[in-house]
Amino acid sequence: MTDWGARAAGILAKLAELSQPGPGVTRLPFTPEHRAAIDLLRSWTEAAGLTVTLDDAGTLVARLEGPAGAGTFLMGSHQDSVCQGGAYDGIMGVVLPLLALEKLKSEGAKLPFAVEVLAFADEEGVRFPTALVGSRALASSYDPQVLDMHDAKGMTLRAAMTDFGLNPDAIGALARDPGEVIGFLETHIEQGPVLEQENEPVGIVSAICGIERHQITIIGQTGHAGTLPMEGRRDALVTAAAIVTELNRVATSTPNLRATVGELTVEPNVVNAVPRAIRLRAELRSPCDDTRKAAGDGLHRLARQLAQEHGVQIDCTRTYSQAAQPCSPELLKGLREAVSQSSGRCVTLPSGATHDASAMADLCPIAMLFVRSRDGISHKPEEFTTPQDMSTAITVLARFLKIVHPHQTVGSNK
Ligand code: HGY
Ligand code: MN
Ligand code: MN
Repeated sequence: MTDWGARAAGILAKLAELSQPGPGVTRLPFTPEHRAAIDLLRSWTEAAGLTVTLDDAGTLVARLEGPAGAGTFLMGSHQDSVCQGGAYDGIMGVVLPLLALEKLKSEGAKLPFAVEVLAFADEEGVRFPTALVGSRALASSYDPQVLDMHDAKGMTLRAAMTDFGLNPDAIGALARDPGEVIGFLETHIEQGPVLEQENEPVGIVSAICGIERHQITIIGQTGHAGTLPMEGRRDALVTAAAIVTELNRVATSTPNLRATVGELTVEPNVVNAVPRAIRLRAELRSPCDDTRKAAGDGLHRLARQLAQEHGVQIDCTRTYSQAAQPCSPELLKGLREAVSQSSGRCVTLPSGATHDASAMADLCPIAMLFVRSRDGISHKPEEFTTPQDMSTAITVLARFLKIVHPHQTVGSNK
Protein backbone atom coordinates (compact mmCIF):
# COMPACT_ATOMS: atom_id res chain seq x y z
CA MET A 1 0.00 0.00 0.00
CA THR A 2 1.66 3.25 -1.14
CA ASP A 3 1.97 6.00 1.45
CA TRP A 4 1.11 8.82 -0.93
CA GLY A 5 1.68 11.51 1.69
CA ALA A 6 5.18 10.23 2.39
CA ARG A 7 5.85 10.13 -1.38
CA ALA A 8 4.76 13.77 -1.62
CA ALA A 9 6.92 14.79 1.34
CA GLY A 10 9.97 13.10 -0.21
CA ILE A 11 9.54 14.78 -3.60
CA LEU A 12 8.86 18.19 -2.03
CA ALA A 13 11.99 17.85 0.11
CA LYS A 14 14.05 17.24 -3.05
CA LEU A 15 12.41 20.18 -4.83
CA ALA A 16 13.06 22.41 -1.79
CA GLU A 17 16.80 21.83 -2.26
CA LEU A 18 16.53 23.48 -5.71
CA SER A 19 16.91 26.91 -4.17
CA GLN A 20 19.37 29.76 -3.87
CA PRO A 21 21.53 29.39 -0.73
CA GLY A 22 20.06 30.67 2.53
CA PRO A 23 17.14 29.90 4.85
CA GLY A 24 14.00 28.42 3.34
CA VAL A 25 13.35 28.19 -0.40
CA THR A 26 14.27 30.89 -2.91
CA ARG A 27 13.38 29.68 -6.41
CA LEU A 28 12.63 32.56 -8.74
CA PRO A 29 11.46 32.21 -12.35
CA PHE A 30 13.88 31.67 -15.25
CA THR A 31 16.82 30.88 -12.99
CA PRO A 32 19.10 27.84 -12.61
CA GLU A 33 16.91 26.76 -9.67
CA HIS A 34 13.81 26.91 -11.89
CA ARG A 35 15.62 24.87 -14.57
CA ALA A 36 16.59 22.23 -11.98
CA ALA A 37 12.98 21.99 -10.77
CA ILE A 38 11.76 21.52 -14.33
CA ASP A 39 14.33 18.76 -14.91
CA LEU A 40 13.38 16.94 -11.71
CA LEU A 41 9.64 17.17 -12.41
CA ARG A 42 10.16 16.14 -16.03
CA SER A 43 12.16 13.01 -15.15
CA TRP A 44 9.59 11.95 -12.58
CA THR A 45 6.47 12.61 -14.66
CA GLU A 46 7.84 11.00 -17.84
CA ALA A 47 8.62 7.90 -15.76
CA ALA A 48 4.95 7.97 -14.69
CA GLY A 49 3.88 7.82 -18.33
CA LEU A 50 2.87 11.43 -18.94
CA THR A 51 4.09 13.47 -21.91
CA VAL A 52 5.96 16.55 -20.72
CA THR A 53 6.54 19.81 -22.58
CA LEU A 54 7.76 23.28 -21.60
CA ASP A 55 5.72 26.06 -23.17
CA ASP A 56 7.13 29.45 -24.16
CA ALA A 57 5.89 31.09 -20.95
CA GLY A 58 8.05 28.64 -18.98
CA THR A 59 5.10 26.50 -17.86
CA LEU A 60 5.86 22.79 -17.54
CA VAL A 61 2.90 20.86 -19.00
CA ALA A 62 2.57 17.19 -17.96
CA ARG A 63 -0.24 15.61 -20.02
CA LEU A 64 -2.11 12.35 -19.52
CA GLU A 65 -3.83 11.69 -22.81
CA GLY A 66 -7.57 10.99 -22.89
CA PRO A 67 -10.17 9.95 -25.46
CA ALA A 68 -10.17 12.13 -28.60
CA GLY A 69 -12.50 15.13 -28.33
CA ALA A 70 -13.31 14.57 -24.65
CA GLY A 71 -11.61 17.78 -23.51
CA THR A 72 -8.90 18.37 -20.93
CA PHE A 73 -9.08 18.98 -17.20
CA LEU A 74 -6.30 21.28 -16.01
CA MET A 75 -4.62 21.13 -12.59
CA GLY A 76 -1.43 22.53 -11.11
CA SER A 77 -0.01 25.65 -9.48
CA HIS A 78 3.22 27.71 -9.51
CA GLN A 79 6.79 26.45 -9.14
CA ASP A 80 8.27 29.73 -7.95
CA SER A 81 8.65 30.81 -4.33
CA VAL A 82 9.11 34.09 -2.54
CA CYS A 83 12.61 34.83 -1.20
CA GLN A 84 13.39 32.56 1.78
CA GLY A 85 9.91 31.12 1.51
CA GLY A 86 8.50 27.71 2.24
CA ALA A 87 8.65 24.30 0.55
CA TYR A 88 4.89 23.97 -0.09
CA ASP A 89 3.49 27.26 -1.45
CA GLY A 90 2.78 26.63 -5.14
CA ILE A 91 4.90 23.56 -5.81
CA MET A 92 2.77 21.29 -3.58
CA GLY A 93 -0.08 22.08 -5.97
CA VAL A 94 2.01 20.55 -8.79
CA VAL A 95 3.15 17.45 -6.88
CA LEU A 96 -0.17 16.38 -5.33
CA PRO A 97 -2.19 16.16 -8.58
CA LEU A 98 0.68 14.27 -10.24
CA LEU A 99 0.55 11.75 -7.40
CA ALA A 100 -3.26 11.60 -7.67
CA LEU A 101 -2.83 10.58 -11.32
CA GLU A 102 -0.31 7.93 -10.25
CA LYS A 103 -2.79 6.70 -7.63
CA LEU A 104 -5.56 6.43 -10.23
CA LYS A 105 -3.21 4.56 -12.57
CA SER A 106 -2.27 2.15 -9.75
CA GLU A 107 -6.00 1.47 -9.26
CA GLY A 108 -6.46 0.84 -12.98
CA ALA A 109 -8.85 3.80 -13.22
CA LYS A 110 -9.30 5.33 -16.69
CA LEU A 111 -10.53 8.93 -16.98
CA PRO A 112 -12.98 9.98 -19.71
CA PHE A 113 -10.92 13.07 -20.54
CA ALA A 114 -7.29 14.18 -20.73
CA VAL A 115 -5.59 15.76 -17.72
CA GLU A 116 -2.75 18.28 -17.70
CA VAL A 117 -0.79 19.21 -14.60
CA LEU A 118 0.80 22.65 -15.02
CA ALA A 119 3.80 24.10 -13.19
CA PHE A 120 3.60 27.85 -13.85
CA ALA A 121 6.91 29.73 -13.81
CA ASP A 122 5.95 32.90 -11.95
CA GLU A 123 2.99 33.59 -9.67
CA GLU A 124 4.65 35.51 -6.87
CA GLY A 125 5.84 38.45 -8.96
CA VAL A 126 8.95 38.66 -6.74
CA ARG A 127 11.64 38.88 -9.45
CA PHE A 128 9.69 41.02 -11.93
CA PRO A 129 6.94 43.59 -11.13
CA THR A 130 4.41 41.40 -12.87
CA ALA A 131 3.05 37.88 -12.38
CA LEU A 132 0.80 35.15 -13.72
CA VAL A 133 2.35 35.31 -17.21
CA GLY A 134 1.90 31.55 -17.71
CA SER A 135 -1.72 31.31 -16.59
CA ARG A 136 -2.65 34.56 -18.33
CA ALA A 137 -1.11 33.21 -21.55
CA LEU A 138 -3.43 30.19 -21.46
CA ALA A 139 -6.41 32.41 -20.57
CA SER A 140 -5.70 34.97 -23.36
CA SER A 141 -5.30 37.80 -20.82
CA TYR A 142 -1.52 38.10 -21.22
CA ASP A 143 -0.11 41.59 -21.94
CA PRO A 144 3.12 41.50 -24.03
CA GLN A 145 4.16 44.84 -22.52
CA VAL A 146 5.23 43.00 -19.37
CA LEU A 147 8.20 41.63 -21.35
CA ASP A 148 9.86 45.05 -21.04
CA MET A 149 9.68 45.02 -17.22
CA HIS A 150 13.01 44.37 -15.54
CA ASP A 151 14.31 42.80 -12.37
CA ALA A 152 16.49 44.42 -9.69
CA LYS A 153 19.59 43.74 -11.83
CA GLY A 154 18.09 45.50 -14.85
CA MET A 155 17.42 42.31 -16.85
CA THR A 156 14.15 42.45 -18.78
CA LEU A 157 11.63 39.64 -18.56
CA ARG A 158 12.13 39.15 -22.32
CA ALA A 159 15.91 38.66 -21.91
CA ALA A 160 15.47 36.32 -18.93
CA MET A 161 12.99 34.16 -20.85
CA THR A 162 15.15 34.13 -23.99
CA ASP A 163 18.21 33.14 -21.98
CA PHE A 164 16.06 30.38 -20.48
CA GLY A 165 15.57 28.98 -23.98
CA LEU A 166 12.03 30.28 -24.50
CA ASN A 167 10.54 32.33 -27.34
CA PRO A 168 8.67 35.19 -25.58
CA ASP A 169 7.16 36.35 -28.87
CA ALA A 170 5.29 33.03 -29.10
CA ILE A 171 3.54 33.41 -25.71
CA GLY A 172 0.45 34.93 -27.31
CA ALA A 173 -0.07 31.71 -29.28
CA LEU A 174 -0.43 29.66 -26.07
CA ALA A 175 -4.04 30.73 -25.56
CA ARG A 176 -6.25 27.66 -25.04
CA ASP A 177 -9.61 27.00 -26.69
CA PRO A 178 -12.21 27.40 -23.86
CA GLY A 179 -14.35 24.80 -25.59
CA GLU A 180 -11.62 22.23 -25.03
CA VAL A 181 -11.01 22.95 -21.35
CA ILE A 182 -13.32 21.36 -18.78
CA GLY A 183 -11.99 23.31 -15.81
CA PHE A 184 -8.99 24.13 -13.64
CA LEU A 185 -8.43 22.92 -10.08
CA GLU A 186 -5.58 24.41 -8.04
CA THR A 187 -4.42 22.68 -4.88
CA HIS A 188 -2.63 25.02 -2.46
CA ILE A 189 -1.62 25.35 1.17
CA GLU A 190 -4.17 27.49 3.00
CA GLN A 191 -1.56 30.00 4.22
CA GLY A 192 -3.94 30.84 7.07
CA PRO A 193 -5.28 29.42 10.36
CA VAL A 194 -8.85 28.35 9.48
CA LEU A 195 -8.37 24.62 8.69
CA GLU A 196 -6.22 24.21 11.79
CA GLN A 197 -8.91 25.90 13.91
CA GLU A 198 -11.56 23.67 12.29
CA ASN A 199 -9.27 20.64 12.72
CA GLU A 200 -9.78 19.69 9.06
CA PRO A 201 -6.99 18.50 6.69
CA VAL A 202 -8.50 20.09 3.57
CA GLY A 203 -10.95 22.84 2.72
CA ILE A 204 -12.80 24.15 -0.31
CA VAL A 205 -12.27 27.70 -1.58
CA SER A 206 -15.46 29.68 -2.23
CA ALA A 207 -13.82 32.67 -3.94
CA ILE A 208 -10.39 34.17 -4.49
CA CYS A 209 -10.13 37.67 -3.11
CA GLY A 210 -9.78 40.64 -5.39
CA ILE A 211 -6.72 42.79 -4.87
CA GLU A 212 -5.67 46.35 -5.65
CA ARG A 213 -2.49 48.27 -5.00
CA HIS A 214 -1.97 52.02 -4.57
CA GLN A 215 1.18 54.11 -4.69
CA ILE A 216 1.08 57.29 -2.60
CA THR A 217 3.81 59.91 -2.84
CA ILE A 218 3.95 62.68 -0.21
CA ILE A 219 6.19 65.74 -0.60
CA GLY A 220 6.71 67.96 2.46
CA GLN A 221 9.72 69.99 3.51
CA THR A 222 12.89 68.86 5.20
CA GLY A 223 14.88 70.85 7.73
CA HIS A 224 17.16 70.57 10.72
CA ALA A 225 15.51 68.31 13.31
CA GLY A 226 16.83 70.50 16.12
CA THR A 227 16.33 74.01 14.84
CA LEU A 228 13.15 73.80 12.77
CA PRO A 229 10.22 74.76 15.09
CA MET A 230 7.43 72.15 15.40
CA GLU A 231 4.93 74.86 14.48
CA GLY A 232 4.46 74.90 10.70
CA ARG A 233 6.54 71.82 9.92
CA ARG A 234 5.61 69.92 6.76
CA ASP A 235 6.82 66.50 7.82
CA ALA A 236 5.88 63.97 5.08
CA LEU A 237 6.24 61.04 7.48
CA VAL A 238 3.63 62.50 9.86
CA THR A 239 1.12 62.54 7.00
CA ALA A 240 2.09 59.00 5.99
CA ALA A 241 1.70 57.77 9.57
CA ALA A 242 -1.80 59.27 9.74
CA ILE A 243 -2.73 57.50 6.48
CA VAL A 244 -1.39 54.13 7.68
CA THR A 245 -3.19 54.41 11.04
CA GLU A 246 -6.53 55.45 9.51
CA LEU A 247 -6.33 52.80 6.75
CA ASN A 248 -5.74 50.13 9.39
CA ARG A 249 -8.72 51.41 11.42
CA VAL A 250 -11.00 51.30 8.36
CA ALA A 251 -9.92 47.76 7.41
CA THR A 252 -10.29 46.52 11.00
CA SER A 253 -13.84 47.86 11.16
CA THR A 254 -14.95 46.79 7.65
CA PRO A 255 -16.06 43.15 7.21
CA ASN A 256 -14.22 41.20 4.48
CA LEU A 257 -11.53 43.86 3.97
CA ARG A 258 -7.78 43.53 4.53
CA ALA A 259 -5.42 46.48 4.06
CA THR A 260 -1.66 46.56 4.36
CA VAL A 261 1.01 49.18 3.79
CA GLY A 262 3.90 46.82 3.08
CA GLU A 263 6.32 49.23 1.49
CA LEU A 264 7.43 52.69 2.65
CA THR A 265 10.52 54.71 1.71
CA VAL A 266 11.63 57.91 3.48
CA GLU A 267 13.81 60.68 2.10
CA PRO A 268 16.32 61.86 3.23
CA ASN A 269 15.89 59.08 5.86
CA VAL A 270 18.37 60.43 8.39
CA VAL A 271 17.71 60.79 12.09
CA ASN A 272 18.39 64.53 12.33
CA ALA A 273 16.44 65.75 9.29
CA VAL A 274 12.68 66.22 8.98
CA PRO A 275 11.36 63.73 6.36
CA ARG A 276 10.86 65.50 3.04
CA ALA A 277 9.37 62.77 0.84
CA ILE A 278 7.56 59.47 1.37
CA ARG A 279 6.63 56.82 -1.12
CA LEU A 280 4.29 54.18 0.24
CA ARG A 281 2.48 51.24 -1.40
CA ALA A 282 -0.81 50.10 0.06
CA GLU A 283 -2.65 46.87 -0.78
CA LEU A 284 -6.38 46.18 -0.32
CA ARG A 285 -7.97 42.72 -0.59
CA SER A 286 -11.58 41.56 -0.38
CA PRO A 287 -13.81 38.79 -1.75
CA CYS A 288 -16.26 41.63 -2.53
CA ASP A 289 -15.13 43.98 -5.31
CA ASP A 290 -17.48 46.82 -4.23
CA THR A 291 -16.02 46.77 -0.71
CA ARG A 292 -12.47 46.84 -2.07
CA LYS A 293 -13.13 49.65 -4.59
CA ALA A 294 -14.94 51.78 -1.99
CA ALA A 295 -11.99 51.37 0.35
CA GLY A 296 -9.61 52.39 -2.43
CA ASP A 297 -11.62 55.51 -3.22
CA GLY A 298 -11.79 56.27 0.51
CA LEU A 299 -8.03 55.96 0.78
CA HIS A 300 -7.52 58.61 -1.91
CA ARG A 301 -10.03 60.97 -0.23
CA LEU A 302 -8.33 60.48 3.14
CA ALA A 303 -4.87 61.10 1.67
CA ARG A 304 -5.94 64.31 -0.05
CA GLN A 305 -7.70 65.59 3.08
CA LEU A 306 -4.65 64.93 5.27
CA ALA A 307 -2.35 66.54 2.70
CA GLN A 308 -4.44 69.70 2.83
CA GLU A 309 -4.42 69.75 6.66
CA HIS A 310 -0.64 69.13 6.80
CA GLY A 311 0.28 71.47 3.97
CA VAL A 312 2.06 68.79 1.94
CA GLN A 313 1.74 67.73 -1.71
CA ILE A 314 0.33 64.28 -2.44
CA ASP A 315 -0.10 61.97 -5.43
CA CYS A 316 -2.25 58.82 -5.22
CA THR A 317 -2.31 56.23 -8.01
CA ARG A 318 -4.12 52.88 -8.17
CA THR A 319 -1.29 50.87 -9.76
CA TYR A 320 -2.91 47.41 -9.97
CA SER A 321 -6.27 45.76 -9.55
CA GLN A 322 -7.58 42.22 -9.96
CA ALA A 323 -11.24 41.29 -9.55
CA ALA A 324 -12.42 38.73 -7.01
CA GLN A 325 -13.00 35.36 -8.63
CA PRO A 326 -15.86 33.16 -7.37
CA CYS A 327 -15.24 29.44 -7.88
CA SER A 328 -17.44 27.37 -10.19
CA PRO A 329 -20.56 26.04 -8.41
CA GLU A 330 -20.41 22.89 -10.55
CA LEU A 331 -16.80 22.13 -9.75
CA LEU A 332 -17.43 22.98 -6.08
CA LYS A 333 -20.21 20.40 -6.00
CA GLY A 334 -17.83 17.72 -7.28
CA LEU A 335 -15.11 18.81 -4.88
CA ARG A 336 -17.57 18.75 -1.97
CA GLU A 337 -18.56 15.20 -2.87
CA ALA A 338 -14.92 14.10 -3.09
CA VAL A 339 -14.05 15.76 0.24
CA SER A 340 -17.04 14.31 2.07
CA GLN A 341 -16.07 10.83 0.78
CA SER A 342 -12.51 11.28 1.99
CA SER A 343 -12.21 13.37 5.08
CA GLY A 344 -15.48 14.46 6.57
CA ARG A 345 -16.78 18.02 6.91
CA CYS A 346 -16.43 20.37 3.97
CA VAL A 347 -15.06 23.59 5.39
CA THR A 348 -15.54 26.32 2.78
CA LEU A 349 -13.52 29.53 2.95
CA PRO A 350 -12.41 32.47 0.78
CA SER A 351 -8.77 32.74 -0.27
CA GLY A 352 -7.11 35.95 0.96
CA ALA A 353 -4.10 35.14 -1.22
CA THR A 354 -4.24 35.39 -5.00
CA HIS A 355 -3.35 32.42 -7.17
CA ASP A 356 -2.95 31.33 -10.79
CA ALA A 357 -6.56 30.18 -10.52
CA SER A 358 -7.50 33.89 -10.44
CA ALA A 359 -6.14 34.21 -13.99
CA MET A 360 -7.42 30.82 -15.18
CA ALA A 361 -10.97 31.98 -14.36
CA ASP A 362 -10.83 33.94 -17.63
CA LEU A 363 -10.44 30.62 -19.49
CA CYS A 364 -12.62 28.10 -17.69
CA PRO A 365 -14.51 27.17 -14.49
CA ILE A 366 -12.11 27.15 -11.53
CA ALA A 367 -11.94 25.49 -8.14
CA MET A 368 -9.36 25.38 -5.35
CA LEU A 369 -8.57 22.79 -2.71
CA PHE A 370 -6.79 24.12 0.39
CA VAL A 371 -4.54 21.91 2.50
CA ARG A 372 -3.98 22.74 6.17
CA SER A 373 -0.86 24.80 6.98
CA ARG A 374 0.73 24.34 10.39
CA ASP A 375 0.12 27.54 12.43
CA GLY A 376 -1.18 29.12 9.23
CA ILE A 377 2.42 29.98 8.37
CA SER A 378 3.47 30.74 4.78
CA HIS A 379 6.10 32.73 2.88
CA LYS A 380 8.54 31.62 5.59
CA PRO A 381 10.94 28.64 5.97
CA GLU A 382 8.68 27.25 8.74
CA GLU A 383 5.83 26.67 6.25
CA PHE A 384 4.65 23.05 6.69
CA THR A 385 1.91 20.61 5.77
CA THR A 386 1.88 17.05 7.18
CA PRO A 387 2.24 13.97 4.96
CA GLN A 388 -1.10 12.79 6.39
CA ASP A 389 -2.89 15.94 5.19
CA MET A 390 -1.20 15.63 1.80
CA SER A 391 -2.31 12.00 1.61
CA THR A 392 -5.90 13.08 2.26
CA ALA A 393 -5.59 15.75 -0.43
CA ILE A 394 -4.27 13.20 -2.95
CA THR A 395 -7.24 10.92 -2.22
CA VAL A 396 -9.64 13.86 -2.64
CA LEU A 397 -8.04 14.84 -5.97
CA ALA A 398 -8.21 11.25 -7.29
CA ARG A 399 -11.87 10.97 -6.26
CA PHE A 400 -12.65 14.40 -7.70
CA LEU A 401 -11.24 13.41 -11.12
CA LYS A 402 -13.54 10.39 -11.13
CA ILE A 403 -16.53 12.65 -10.36
CA VAL A 404 -15.90 15.38 -12.99
CA HIS A 405 -17.71 14.83 -16.29
CA PRO A 406 -16.53 16.06 -19.73
CA HIS A 407 -19.90 17.79 -20.24
CA GLN A 408 -18.67 20.31 -17.66
CA THR A 409 -16.92 22.15 -20.49
CA VAL A 410 -19.88 24.49 -20.36
CA GLY A 411 -20.71 26.44 -17.27
CA SER A 412 -19.07 29.43 -15.71
CA ASN A 413 -17.67 30.58 -12.41
CA LYS A 414 -20.38 33.08 -11.83
O1 HGY B 1 0.29 37.82 -2.81
C1 HGY B 1 -0.33 36.75 -2.90
O2 HGY B 1 -1.50 36.67 -2.54
C2 HGY B 1 0.32 35.53 -3.48
O3 HGY B 1 0.99 34.87 -2.43
N1 HGY B 1 1.24 35.87 -4.53
MN1 MN C 1 2.90 32.80 -2.26
MN1 MN D 1 1.02 30.51 -3.92
